[in-house]
Amino acid sequence: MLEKKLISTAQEPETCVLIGLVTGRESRDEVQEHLEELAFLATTADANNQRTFVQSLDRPDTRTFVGSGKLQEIKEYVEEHEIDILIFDDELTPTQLRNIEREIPEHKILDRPNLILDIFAQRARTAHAKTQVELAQYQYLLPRLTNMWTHLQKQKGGIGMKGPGEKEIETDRRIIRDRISHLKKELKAIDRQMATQRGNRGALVRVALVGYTNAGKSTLMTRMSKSEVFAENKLFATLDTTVRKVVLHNLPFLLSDTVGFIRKLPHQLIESFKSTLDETRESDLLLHVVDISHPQFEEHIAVVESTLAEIGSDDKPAMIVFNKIDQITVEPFGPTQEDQMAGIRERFERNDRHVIFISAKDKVGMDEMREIVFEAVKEIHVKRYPYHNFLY
Ligand SMILES: Nc1nc2c(ncn2[C@@H]2O[C@H](COP(=O)(O)OP(=O)(O)O)[C@@H](O)[C@H]2O)c(=O)[nH]1
Ligand SMILES: [Mg+2]
Repeated sequence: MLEKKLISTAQEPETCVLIGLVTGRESRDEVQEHLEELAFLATTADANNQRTFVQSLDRPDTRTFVGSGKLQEIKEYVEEHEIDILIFDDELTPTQLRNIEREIPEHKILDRPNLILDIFAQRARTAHAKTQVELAQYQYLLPRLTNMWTHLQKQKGGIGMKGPGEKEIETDRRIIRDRISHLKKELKAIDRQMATQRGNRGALVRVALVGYTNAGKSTLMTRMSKSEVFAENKLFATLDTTVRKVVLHNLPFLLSDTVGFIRKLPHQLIESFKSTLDETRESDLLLHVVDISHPQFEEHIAVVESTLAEIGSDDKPAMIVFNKIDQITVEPFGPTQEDQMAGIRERFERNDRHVIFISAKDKVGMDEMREIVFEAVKEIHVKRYPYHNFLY
């Protein structure tokens, strides 16, 4: 019986419904966009979205996140349509999770952080990334484990239950505690090793690509370094850091591409991805890549900036690279593409911050971008090594 269930969930994609709240802080449109992003995350995790539920409340219900009437409505729907998973757009407190599980016991309950953790688990390739993700998963899980949860999730398997490398995550509290302390030790050793590796890279100026997930960082990395870096129209295609040496006018520097940011990135991930994020923290210059064709690119910029602040990298020299200009939409009678770009330049350019427009896909604006990056790298290099000559 149990085996059959596990096999069938592994074969067909699981079905889900998405649930969001419009509170005083956000407009309905913004919440709609957030839910579209949640749907994209669900697709990335291989879940099939069937319906979205939105409720307006001043603040989340401390007991069940949505109000009890709404929860009944959702319950009826998921039971009638045999939905596998309910995904909430916000982090649920352990109490909310427990109450919702009690109310809707036969279905899996996930929240945004849990879904993101699941995607990270699917996408971790190296031993380093796997260790980081597994630690974050267990730290998220530990305060939420209940007997009911353990029983139900284990039986259902699938999304929310996958550890790195497709193995099932552990649900025994005592084993999880041991595992957490073991993983922490393992990460410490890896962190030391990575720090040494970074230290051995020598005196080259280090430039890091940062940005919201799916902005085009890896595509730009491929363009700048002329060697393939994995890019895909999915969220979090890249978890591991890639570092390439790039030479512009005889001046070599290191360019790194790493994990992208997203709204409500689980803080457990930020903690355990410390050494991955160290790549950003220890760089000399940030290229903040933005998907200008995304309706919410300004919110994306704000999320990236606040995440950078969280990891202590908000005071670094940076430039904003607006990517995907090939996809800027021009409304009939609306401002032209040039006018839109001029407006954005005016808003985001500062004395100490360049604004660049490119299409990494169509290779538009790349020469100008290379020149601006070259000048910035040269300036850092000259400041650091005033007696060191380079043939520019
Ligand atoms: N239209 C368009 N798509 C792009 C451009 N640059 C990247 N993409 C696409 O955007 C998606 C995400 O790119 P990727 O480099 O993986 O983004 P990352 O998550 O920031 O590393 C991929 O499907 C790319 O092909 C661009 O300039 N224009
Ligand atoms: Mg990438």
